[in-house]
Amino acid sequence: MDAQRSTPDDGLRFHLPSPPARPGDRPDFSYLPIPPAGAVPRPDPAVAAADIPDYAYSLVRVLDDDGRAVGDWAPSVGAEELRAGLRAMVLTRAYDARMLTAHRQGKTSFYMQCTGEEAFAVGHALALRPGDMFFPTYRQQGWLIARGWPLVSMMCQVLSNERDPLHGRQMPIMYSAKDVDFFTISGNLATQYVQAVGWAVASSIRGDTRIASGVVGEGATAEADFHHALTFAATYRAPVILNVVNNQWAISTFQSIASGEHTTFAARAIGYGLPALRVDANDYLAVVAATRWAAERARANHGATVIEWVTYRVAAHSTSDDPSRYRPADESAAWPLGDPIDRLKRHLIAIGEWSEQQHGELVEQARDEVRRAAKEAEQYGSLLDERTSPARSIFDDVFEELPPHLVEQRRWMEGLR
Ligand SMILES: Cc1ncc(C[n+]2csc(CCOP(=O)(O)OP(=O)(O)O)c2C)c(N)n1
Repeated sequence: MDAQRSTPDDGLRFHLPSPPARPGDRPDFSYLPIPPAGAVPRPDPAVAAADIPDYAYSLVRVLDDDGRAVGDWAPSVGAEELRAGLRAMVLTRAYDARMLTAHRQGKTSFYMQCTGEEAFAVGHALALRPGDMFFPTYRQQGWLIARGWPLVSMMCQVLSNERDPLHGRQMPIMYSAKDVDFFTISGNLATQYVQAVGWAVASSIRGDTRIASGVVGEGATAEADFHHALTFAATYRAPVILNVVNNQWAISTFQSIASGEHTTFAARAIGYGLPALRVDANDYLAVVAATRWAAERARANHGATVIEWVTYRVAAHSTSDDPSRYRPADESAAWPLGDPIDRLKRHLIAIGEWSEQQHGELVEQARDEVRRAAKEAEQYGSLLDERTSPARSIFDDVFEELPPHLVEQRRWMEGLR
């Protein structure tokens, strides 16, 4: 309104986008138009980017309000595979709950949950092939769980204990799991995005069949590496999927501050000549379908796809954050795309492949599995008993071979003991 009334002589005004609702306000998601499931047609994966610009402003959705899979994006996925996805999401949520408790008990220094965002990591992990390389952020623990990486190893990393696969050198949750195609997490936002493109280019130079997939949050799209990645992906037609997980918040910063106020994050792709999809990320079937589409495109040498995954960060940003300070307490309950676990559960029930009772049992089993893994992991130490990797190991792996000055420093350190 004010902007429209302004005349050139009024003087300039600084514009600062603000979230639609603050603590105490009613949650307001009217900024997010939601087309019905099945409304968006599925283009051929060989389509030219210039022919599908409207996909950057729409929303691919498969599961309707009754849990039915509708429209031509509905992927063919067997019931057993769907149950595997559901199981991995439920296990991820149980794992998060347990590690949050471990933090509250002082067993670890830090933790980050992915509550509400489980479908992206799990669906992506199961829709890509073993050998495709995933360049995650810190919020895709669901990939590790879906790919069967041991819960005990994940926990030992979070507890920084004697069996921590990274020897206590990384902050909790910055996993690295080469054997399940999960690239080492870095604390520096968006760096993995360019690395994913480079990995994909290398795969194409070698004439391989493996593709890469990189992830940033919508906040991290403001980093320069995001733009470098899109430029190089477009130039070399890299076989890479460039994912933006838009969970509406970057810590206390609403997505409009990362320039989501007048456009979408998917629309960033258009200026680079890359195709974009915008997808309901709380819809497990849409996650699988869009991942398959982009993977097929990449494998057939049509190049990169940018996918904005629309979701909501239900939990706090991390254990160092208190979201009640900057957003309404009931905002996640008002999120219009629902809960990804609940939606897949309802789908499986609707097609006669699941029941409330089976679901209850699954939740219980997941809790048990996590409890057992935690008991085992804690035997190898936690912050409470300071049983960590030996101090001398801090010098290992700085370089491939220990150079003389580090040999010297290690000797000096050991002399102190
Ligand atoms: C280069 C860099 N700048 C700032 C930070 C601090 N930081 C950590 S997480 C975060 C917010 C990221 O938000 P988003 O990309 O939306 O991902 P989300 O946490 O919502 O999954 C920030 C600013 C960082 N880790 N690295």
